[in-house]
Amino acid sequence: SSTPLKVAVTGAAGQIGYSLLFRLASGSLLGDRPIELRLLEITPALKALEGVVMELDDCAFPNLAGVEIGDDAEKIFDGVNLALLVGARPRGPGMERGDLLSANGAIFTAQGKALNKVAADDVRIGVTGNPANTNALIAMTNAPDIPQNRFSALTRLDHNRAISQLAAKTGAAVTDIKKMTIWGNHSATQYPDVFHAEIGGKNAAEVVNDQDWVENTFIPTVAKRGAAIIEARGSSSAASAASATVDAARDWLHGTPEGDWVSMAVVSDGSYGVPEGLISSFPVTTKDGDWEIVQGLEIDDFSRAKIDASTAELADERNAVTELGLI
Ligand code: NAX
Repeated sequence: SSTPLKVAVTGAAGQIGYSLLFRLASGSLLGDRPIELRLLEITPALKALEGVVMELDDCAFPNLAGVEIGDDAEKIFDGVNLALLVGARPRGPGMERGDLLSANGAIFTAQGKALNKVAADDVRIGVTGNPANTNALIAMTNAPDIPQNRFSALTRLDHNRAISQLAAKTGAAVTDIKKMTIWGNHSATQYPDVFHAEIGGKNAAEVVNDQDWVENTFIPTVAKRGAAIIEARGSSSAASAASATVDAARDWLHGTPEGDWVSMAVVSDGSYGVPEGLISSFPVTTKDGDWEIVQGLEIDDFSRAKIDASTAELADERNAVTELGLI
């Protein structure tokens, strides 16, 4: 189709935005199909955002059909087909968890309501801003007219990190690794699962054959990678988060390849004992803009305990935002 896809990005003047916008505009999401960018920021960041738009102009991207910026969600989200909610309030000094949840609650209730009012009928909404799963839950709950399966939170960065760690351990190419799964919350409790993954068609856990590495190196390395990046780089992951945001949106819109799946945090229907209504990461396949949770995987005691721990944390977050009146 040559009609531009209208894609909103929030927090567009931030670190992730600085990488994401150029990936979107250069065709990583849509190839040759034109894209129109709708960029939302808070008022004090609009000037910086104008500078980023100057740079977008200077790239002379052939398929960038237009860029609009602003601080009014209802204007920016008007008619959007895809909304990438990246902007969020980071934890400041002395901020308690409740403060963080209320600050983000204010953002995601307002954005959920605005999307509900003005987004296109076919809108898909991907949440990158943290706490991503619970922010997605807040937006979803505040957008009652948008089907719940149009919301997802980003665990694709964790998924990609897990593939990369497994490739490094085994000497396999990243393209040989299939069926990786991140379960649960995008947080340190997440569970990257090698037991259902495959390397060159063989079971990954059997290829690795090192339970100690899985438990004491692989899982913590993936789960704490964000902190390791901050430690090394002095700021949080940005280019990799942007790349994962593009990967997730592209696969959602265009489908997963035969014989593989991806990790997406989506609303639970109770599959695998994950409490209904939580936005939790699952193995999913996608087709024509819709996702389906992969069914029938056998979950052993080790995996069960890990999934339960992460979904218990999500249930706690849901309780906290319910008490704050955000959902
Ligand atoms: P930055 O602080 O660089 O940028 C965030 C931007 O959001 C700022 O420009 C800010 O003005 C804007 N913003 C704040 N409130 C807004 C609102 N109501 N409407 C529109 N814009 C608003 O953060 P950055 O490094 O870009 O990270 C963005 C978010 O992604 C953070 O919440 C971060 O924790 C989260 N991440 C999520 C990841 C994931 O895998 N799900 C990984 C990377 C990243 O940590």
